[in-house]
Amino acid sequence: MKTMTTATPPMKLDNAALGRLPPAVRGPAYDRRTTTEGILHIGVGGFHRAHQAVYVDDAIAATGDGRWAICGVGLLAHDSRMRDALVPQDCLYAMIERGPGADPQARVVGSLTGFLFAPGNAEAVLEKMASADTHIVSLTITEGGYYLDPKTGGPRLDHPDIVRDLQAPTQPSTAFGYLAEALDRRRRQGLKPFTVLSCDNVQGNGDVTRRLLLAVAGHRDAQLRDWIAQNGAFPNSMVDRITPATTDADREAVRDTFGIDDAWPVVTEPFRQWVVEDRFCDGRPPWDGVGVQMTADVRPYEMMKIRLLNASHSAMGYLGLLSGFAHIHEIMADPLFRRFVIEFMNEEVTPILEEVPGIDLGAYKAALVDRFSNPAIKDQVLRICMDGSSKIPKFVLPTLSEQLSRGGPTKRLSLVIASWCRAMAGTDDQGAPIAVADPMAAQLSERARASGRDPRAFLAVREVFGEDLPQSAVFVDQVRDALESLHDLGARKTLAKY
Ligand code: CS2
Repeated sequence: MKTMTTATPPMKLDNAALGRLPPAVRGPAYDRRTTTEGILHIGVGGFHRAHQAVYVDDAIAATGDGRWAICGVGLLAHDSRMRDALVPQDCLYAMIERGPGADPQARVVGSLTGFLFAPGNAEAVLEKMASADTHIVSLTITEGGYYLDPKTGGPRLDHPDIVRDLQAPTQPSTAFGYLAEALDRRRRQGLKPFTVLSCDNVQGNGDVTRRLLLAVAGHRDAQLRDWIAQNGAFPNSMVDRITPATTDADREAVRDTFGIDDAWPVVTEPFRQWVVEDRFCDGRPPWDGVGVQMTADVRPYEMMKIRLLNASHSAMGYLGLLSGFAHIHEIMADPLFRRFVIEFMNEEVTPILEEVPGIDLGAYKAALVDRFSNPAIKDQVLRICMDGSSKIPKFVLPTLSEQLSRGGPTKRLSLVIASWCRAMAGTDDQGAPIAVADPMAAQLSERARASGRDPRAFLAVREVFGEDLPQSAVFVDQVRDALESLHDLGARKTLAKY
């Protein structure tokens, strides 16, 4: 890896810097001043900036169609940090791709041209969403942002956040409150609805978004609901790019290696994939030519990705955390773990997957093992383990339910649940404290501790496990056996046994 040795101080990133980026850094191949913001994106984190924003950057560069720049929106209090980092640098940022054994590649992404921080500023966000220039509102609001009820598969309209938005519809706080109010304004102004494009790891993410939004809109006004149902569009999409949380070491590396002073760069792997249903009601960027796979039915791709990649992450994550690992590639370097992940995918997940058009599943899984093993991105185990209360029901439990109903193998899947329970109890196999971030952490930890060696108190958390799974004696027995083994032997020795 080459290091900048010049005495010049690192370059602050902003529009003025674009004309004189260091030679190793690629900049946007178009004039940002000629673009308009046709996309409003809620949830500007690392993933959006390493994924959708890059495809948009490529599409504008390839075609010169500048109608698709992105205005980011932050809905959560902590999004003020992203605003404070991005706005002073004209929303430019460096994206660093790190592959195993290769020099990192740097690129400054130009497609994000604005950022609105919503708390205290709802009107500006709503006006922007309601403007005729906005054609797409896209979302990365995390799995938990969809308020799904595992009991019914429908939206949790009784969730306090949703209730608040239903009571004060013109001062929303959730993505769905914003969408409903903005769409109502568009309807009244005689505009088309924008397409709502979900980019989260939720099976049927577009369908789920539609269901929840129609429920919220219907609560306000049946006419609004019908208008959205008839005229709106909610394509499903499968998104993929492993993007760790940015660390101070990453910021330093961007400064030292590339000579750029970026308050919040994003570090990611070379691989990226996006499969999107081609159903947009108000136009879309020319994505076809830049590697986005536009398709009629995204279901098999989503299922493959969420059940293999995301579920394997959860599988490695909790067992790895108990064994004291901090990074995913370190877990994969341990032969016992590596074998477990491969068998987890082959024996317990693959049998329930459908045929995926154009994909060789064997090659796909081999590529996953390589991606998980990439030492250059240093993906954090704690990032993977956070928010299990909304990830596990989407990544792992559907496979468990399907396998149980067909009498298929579930031993490894059950071990993953046991390892989550064991980790939420708060200490690893050496007795060191572990703190997993989760909105339900307090309740889950309390239940995990109460469970001890018997998982029933933990499995009784209905918001996570629903009604049916905890009734399965096979499942409960397998989780109990796994939990006992984790207590007696620890995670590594348990894996040796499996
Ligand atoms: C991860 C995902 O958060 C998680 O648990 O599995 O963030 C994963 O890295 C991405 O979905 C990769 O596309």
